[in-house]
Amino acid sequence: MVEMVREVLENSFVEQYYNQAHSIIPQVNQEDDPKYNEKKELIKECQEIVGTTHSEKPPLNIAIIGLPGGGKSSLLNTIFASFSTDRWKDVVQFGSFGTLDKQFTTRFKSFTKDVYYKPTDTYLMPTFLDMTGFEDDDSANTLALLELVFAGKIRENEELTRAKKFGFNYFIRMGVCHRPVDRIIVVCTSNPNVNLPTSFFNAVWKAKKKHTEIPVYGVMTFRDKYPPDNERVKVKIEEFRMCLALPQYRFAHIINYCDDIDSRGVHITTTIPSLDVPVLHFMKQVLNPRQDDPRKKHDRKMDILSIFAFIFAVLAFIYVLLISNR
Ligand SMILES: Nc1nc2c(ncn2[C@@H]2O[C@H](COP(=O)(O)OP(=O)(O)O)[C@@H](O)[C@H]2O)c(=O)[nH]1
Ligand SMILES: [Mg+2]
Repeated sequence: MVEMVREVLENSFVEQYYNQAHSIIPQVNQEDDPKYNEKKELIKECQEIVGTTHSEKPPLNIAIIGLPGGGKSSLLNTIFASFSTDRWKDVVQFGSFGTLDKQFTTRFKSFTKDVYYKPTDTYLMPTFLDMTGFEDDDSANTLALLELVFAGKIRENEELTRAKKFGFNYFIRMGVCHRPVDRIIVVCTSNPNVNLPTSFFNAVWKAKKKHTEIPVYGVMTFRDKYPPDNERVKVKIEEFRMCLALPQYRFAHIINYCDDIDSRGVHITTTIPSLDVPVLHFMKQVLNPRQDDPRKKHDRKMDILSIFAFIFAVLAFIYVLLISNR
C-alpha cells in the first residue's frame, strides 16, 4: 500500500484526486457528483488567488503549447468548465488538427475571461493563448517564433508561418501586441505510441530561458485511455518530466472533457466535477503568485514618478552647486 502511494505521488501531485479505478461517472445533475462541493471550494480558492480588478493588476497570460493532437484546445475547454458551475462549452475549437489548414498554419488565439467566464464578477481570471501548428523541431525559426510569442511581440491570429519566411524583422515591425507570457503550459498526450516531441521541448526550454525564466508547467492528457499504471505510460511521463525539468507540483496527468468519457453527452448540459477537481488543483498551482508577476499599475506609476523626482533632485543639486561657486 505504502509502495503504491509513493509511486502514484512520484507521477504527479494530482494523482490523489482521481479515484484509483480511473473511472469517471458523469452525472446528469452536477450536484450528484461526489466532488461537487470540493469543486465549488476550489473555484473560490482560485478566485481568491487571482484577486479582483480592484487590485489594478493585469490578469496573468498563460500560453498553452504543444504539438497538434495533444489535447491543448480540449484542455482549455476543460479548464473553462472547471471554473464554471453552469456547463461545459466548446469555447475553443478542438479536434481539427488533422485538416490541411491547421497542420501548416502556426498561430495563436487568445481567450480572455470575458469569453469563458462570468461577465458579472470582477475576478482577474487569466488570459489563455491557444497556440496551434508547431512541429517537432528546434530550428532557429521555431525558436524565434516561440521567443516572439513569449515576449508578447506577436499579433493575435497572425500567421506565424509568415515569420518563417521573413524572420524576426517582420514581427518587430508589426510591434508589440499583447502582454508577455507569465506561465507556459506544455501539453502532450500520454499515448505511449506517440513519440515525445523532444526537439520541440528543447526549443521551448531555450526560448523561455531568454525571458526571465517564465515558469513552465506540463500537462499530459488522455489519462482515461493511457492510465499511469501502464508501464509504457510511466516511462513516457518520466521522460516528459525530465525533458522539461518538471517537479511534481508543476505536472499533471489528466482527463479532458471528451466523448470517450461521456458517451451520453451529459457534459453538453452540465459539468463533471470529478474531472474538474484535479484540473482545479493543478490550476491553483499555476495561478499562485510569483515574485516576477506583473506588478500593480499603481506601482509602475510610482516608479516613473520617483525617477522624475530623482532627476529633478540631481538637477537642483547641480544648479545649487553652480550658483554657490559663482
Ligand atoms: N479520450 C480522450 N480524448 C481526448 C483527450 N484530450 C483530447 N482528446 C481528443 O483528442 C483530439 C485532439 O484534441 P485537441 O484538443 O483538438 O488537440 P490540439 O490539437 O492539441 O488542440 C480531440 O478529438 C479530443 O476530443 C483526453 O484526455 N482523453
Ligand atoms: Mg487545438
